[in-house]
Amino acid sequence: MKILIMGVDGYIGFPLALRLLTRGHDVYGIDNFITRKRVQKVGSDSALPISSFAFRNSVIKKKFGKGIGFFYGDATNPKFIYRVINEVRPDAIVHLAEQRSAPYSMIGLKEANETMVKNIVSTLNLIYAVKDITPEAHILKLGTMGEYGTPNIDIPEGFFEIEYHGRKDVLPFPRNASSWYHWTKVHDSNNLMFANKVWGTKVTDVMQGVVYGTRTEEIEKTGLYTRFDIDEVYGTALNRFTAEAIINEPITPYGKGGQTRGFLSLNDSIECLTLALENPPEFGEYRVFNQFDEKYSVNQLAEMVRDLYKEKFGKEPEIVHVDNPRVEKEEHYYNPEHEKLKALGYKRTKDIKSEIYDAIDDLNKFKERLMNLRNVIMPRTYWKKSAYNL
Ligand code: USQ
Repeated sequence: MKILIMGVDGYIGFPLALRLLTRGHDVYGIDNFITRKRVQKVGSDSALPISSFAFRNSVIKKKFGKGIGFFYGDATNPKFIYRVINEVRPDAIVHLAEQRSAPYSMIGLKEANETMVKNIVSTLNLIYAVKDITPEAHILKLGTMGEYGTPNIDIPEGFFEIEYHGRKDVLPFPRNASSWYHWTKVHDSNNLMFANKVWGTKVTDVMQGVVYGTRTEEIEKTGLYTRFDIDEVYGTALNRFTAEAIINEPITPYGKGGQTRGFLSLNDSIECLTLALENPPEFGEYRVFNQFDEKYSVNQLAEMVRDLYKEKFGKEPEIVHVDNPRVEKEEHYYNPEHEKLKALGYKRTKDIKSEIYDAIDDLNKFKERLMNLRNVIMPRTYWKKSAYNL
């Protein structure tokens, strides 16, 4: 297949490109390297060193015999998206080119607006370009498990049957997000559902959990790392905990630490996206996958990292519950369904402890680099303090 990855320079986009090349697909990518810039703006950098995209692509060409057909540009520019879709005529487009940090979206009005506009507009551009140029193409869109929030009932995959005043219907499950970022994904889901209703656009809307880890099969073979963020804005829970242990900083569950989420390794995330691409929906179909492997509370993850680090280095990292910068439930019921990807053949490749072990190994090689990021670890972005910084 011809597959276009929007956001090909990112944590998931880059290893996904490597996997799809290995699977024999023709891979194209767009990026404007904005994540690199936004991470710098919050005073941080990727904890694992990554070279320029041009250099990475030249190495890929040598190792895989072919590279990624790359287009530099902004997904919020409709002319750019139309030009690329017209030139590539992809069978599938994976949309990962959105501002992906909940804390970034909560810094203040400027960042909230930026996240809202960039995310929603990029998806609308893609919807229209597909409708006008390649109406049979499959849009694989990265949403988030955070769209559902943490309701006190089980979470289905997108839709559920409901009875109200004696009548029944199958309706979208209510969304209840907890940051501007997570709400943008809800708005994208609504827009994709509507495009599907009007034009029959083929959509897989992936409700992905929190991704962790440093490796995929191709990263191990080529040594080409993907970015890895550990700062309070762009770093996510388990990746941060692993890095915190390496640099002898306390592991930081926020608040009571009973916040429970679906988690999945980077390799499994890539595997699931590949499965969705290679088993596309029919024309006229809008489907939702809940994409995660296991659910854990942040306390469970903190304890796992502490114990594994101790097993390896003989020294026990400290766990410190810091004041929760977010507004979220710290103890709650959480039981999302996730059967559809398993039905397509998804099986976990490595257990979470082995992934954490590998991440400890990889990060330990760059301890000095991680030490330089020590002052961007503790939370500074508080949901309640979000304001317009003139
Ligand atoms: N948390 C801690 N300590 C930390 C960092 C986070 O306890 O040092 C807690 C948070 O309070 C939250 C949970 O861990 O309850 C998850 O936070 P996170 O920063 O790991 O992930 P989140 O903000 O939810 O966002 C990340 C990605 C986002 C993706 C989402 C999937 O940045 O792009 O959509 O995970 S999900 O969480 O399922 O919505």
